[in-house]
Amino acid sequence: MFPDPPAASSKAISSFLKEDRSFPPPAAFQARAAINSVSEYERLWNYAAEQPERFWAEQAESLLSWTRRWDRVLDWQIPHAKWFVGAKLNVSYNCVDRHLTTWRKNKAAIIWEGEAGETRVLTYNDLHREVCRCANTLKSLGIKKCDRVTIYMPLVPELAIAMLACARIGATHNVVFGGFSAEAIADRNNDAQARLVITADGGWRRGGLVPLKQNVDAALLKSPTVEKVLVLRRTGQEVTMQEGRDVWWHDTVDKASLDCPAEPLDSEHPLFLLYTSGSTGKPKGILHTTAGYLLHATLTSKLVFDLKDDDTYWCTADVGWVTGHSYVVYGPLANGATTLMYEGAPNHPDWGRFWQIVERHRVNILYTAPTAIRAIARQGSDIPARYDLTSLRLLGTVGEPINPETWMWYRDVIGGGRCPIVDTWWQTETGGIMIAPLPGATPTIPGSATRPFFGIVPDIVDIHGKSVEADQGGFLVIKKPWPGMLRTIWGDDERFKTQYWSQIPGVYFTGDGARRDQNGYYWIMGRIDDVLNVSGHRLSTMEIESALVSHPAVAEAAVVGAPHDLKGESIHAFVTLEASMSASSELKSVLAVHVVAQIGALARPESIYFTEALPKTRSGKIMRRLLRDIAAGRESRGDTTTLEDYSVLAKLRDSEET
Ligand code: 7RM
Repeated sequence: MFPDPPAASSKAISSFLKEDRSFPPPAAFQARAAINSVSEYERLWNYAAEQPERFWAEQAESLLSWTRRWDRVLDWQIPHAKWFVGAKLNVSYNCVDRHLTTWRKNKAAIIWEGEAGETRVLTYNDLHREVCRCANTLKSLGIKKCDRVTIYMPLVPELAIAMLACARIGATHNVVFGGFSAEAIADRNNDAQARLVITADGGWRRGGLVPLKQNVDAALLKSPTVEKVLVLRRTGQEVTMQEGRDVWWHDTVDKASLDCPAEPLDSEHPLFLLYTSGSTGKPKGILHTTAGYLLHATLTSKLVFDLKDDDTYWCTADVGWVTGHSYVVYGPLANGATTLMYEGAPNHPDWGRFWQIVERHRVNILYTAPTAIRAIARQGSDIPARYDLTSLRLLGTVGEPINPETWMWYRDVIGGGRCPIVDTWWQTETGGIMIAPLPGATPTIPGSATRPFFGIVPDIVDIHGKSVEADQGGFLVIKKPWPGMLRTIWGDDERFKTQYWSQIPGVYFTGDGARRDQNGYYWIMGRIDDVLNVSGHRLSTMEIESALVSHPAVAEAAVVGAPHDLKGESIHAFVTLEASMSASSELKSVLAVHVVAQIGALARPESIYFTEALPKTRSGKIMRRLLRDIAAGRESRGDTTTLEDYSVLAKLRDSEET
C-alpha cells in the first residue's frame, strides 16, 4: 500500500513558547475527586508502570463483568498484543444489562437533544429493550458473529443502539461519519467487506436535510458485499427503498423480540473498525477489540472525567469519530453514567447553542474540541454570558493542541474560573486517553496535556530512539503495550507494522512531536508531518499558530511551510480574525512583528492570508496538507474525503493573498 512518509529529520524540534501560569485543582473539586493528590497519582502510576499486568488485572476485575476469567493478562509479541487471553465478556452487557440489576435501571443512560430542540431520554432499561430488538433484527437480516456492519447515521440514540446491538451479537461495526460522501462510504464498505449498512432516510444539519439514504444508495452501486440496508425514519424525507434489500427500522426493530441474550465473546473479538485517513493513500481501518478497549475506555472515563453518578456528562463529539465511540458511548455507559448526545451544529440557530444546552440540561462535565471553543470565543464572551453555566464542574478538550489563550478563555468565561480543565491527548489508534490531568490531583498548565495516564509509558526520543533531554522537542512514542491499543490495520498488517512500529524499533510511534518539561509535563507540538524546516531549524507549526492566536485580533491560525530556495521552507500563515476585526495590510505587519516578538525572527511569516474559514475535518483538525498545496500553488493531492466543508478550499483558492 502507501506507507505514510517517514519522519524526516533527525534534528530536534525547537521550542520557544513559555508558559508560567499553573492551576492546582480547586479545593471543592479535590474534596470529592476519586484521585485527589499528586502523590496518589504518582503512587498508582509507578505501580502500573512496574506491574502493568497486575494493575490492569485488578482494574479489569473491579470495573467489568466477565463470563469467563482470563488465563493470561497479556500476550505481547511485539507489535501484536492480546489482552486478557482466554476470557469472555460482552461489551453490550457491560454497558447496559449489568446496570439493570442495580438502582440505575431507571437512570437516564442517554439524554438526547435534536437540532430543532426536541429531546428524548432513554433509561438503561429503555436502552436495553432497544438494543435487544435491534440485535434480533440484525440476526434476522442474516448478520452473524464477525460480520462487518457499516453504520451511517445522524447523531440520534439509534446510532448508539446500533453499535451496542452489533457488540451484543459479535458483529464488528464500522461507523462512517454522517457527513461523508457516497465515495467514502463505498471505500469503507469495500475495505471492511461489510454485509449490512444501517442508515437513516436523512439527517438535520443547520436546518437543512442531509440525504443519508441517497448517499448509501449511490455507495451501494460500488459496494458489492452489502446485502441489506436497515433504514431509520428520522426526517421523513422521501427515499427509494429497494425491494429485497432495504428494510425500515420501524417495520423490523420496533416489532422484534425483546429476548436477546448477550453473546459471550473472546477478549480479542473484533469490536469495531474505524477508518482514519493517513496523510497520503487510502483510509486505514483501525481495529479495536473487546476487553482491552472497553477497560481502557471505562477506566479513563471514570478517572479523567471523575464521573459521579449524579453527573450529566456531555461530550460534543460526533460518534463517527473515535472520541464519540470511547467517550459518548462505551466509556460513559460502562460506568453507568448519563451521557448527553446533541444532534446538530454548535452554531444552530446561533452561537449560543452549546450554552443553551448546558443550561437546559444542567450539564456538569463538558468535553469538546479546541476548534469549537475558538469558533465560539471568536463571537465574543457576551454570548455565553447570557446563560447559566454554574452547573459545570469540569471541562475537557481533545483533538488538537489548545493554545493557552483559548484555554484561559475556556477556563474563565465558560468555567467561571471554578472548573479544572482536562486537556486529553490520544488518538484513534490508542483507543482511549493516554496523556491528561486527573482533575482532582494534577495541577494544570494552559497548553499542556500534563502527565500520562496509569499504565501509559510515553517518551520523547530522537530519530535513533534515544530519549532527549527535558524541554527538547522530539518524537512522542509509547514504550509499553496498553489495553486499548489498536490491534492492526484491517487487512494490512504490513502497513500496521511499518506505520507504527518501524520508524523507531521497539516502541509505538505516534506521529506527533512533543516535548517534556522539567516537571515531566508533556507539551504536544502537533503532527511530525507538519513540522517546518526553516534554515535548518525545525519549528512546530503549533507554536507559531499559538503566537498568532495570542494577538487579540486573531481567532484562529494555521501555519504551513512552502518550498523556498534559500531557507528550505518559508512560513505561510492562514489567519481567521475575531468577528469584530477587519483585514488590512497594516494588520499583517502587526501580526508578523507579534510573531517575531513571541518566538524570534526565524518564525517571521513570509505571507499571511486572511480567511473566513480554515479547511478542517469534522472532528476539527485543520487539514494543513491542503493549505500546503495552496501555499505552494499546487493542486490538492491525496484524500480529501474527510474535509468537512468543501467550499472552504475553493474560497481559499479564490482569496488571493491580501
Ligand atoms: C482523539 C483524537 C489524533 C491526533 C493526535 C494529535 C491530535 C489529539 C490532542 C492532540 C494536542 C491534544 N483522535 N491531538 N488530542 N494534540 N493535544 N489534547 O483526536 O485520531 O482523530 O487524532 O490528534 O496530533 O495524534 S484522532
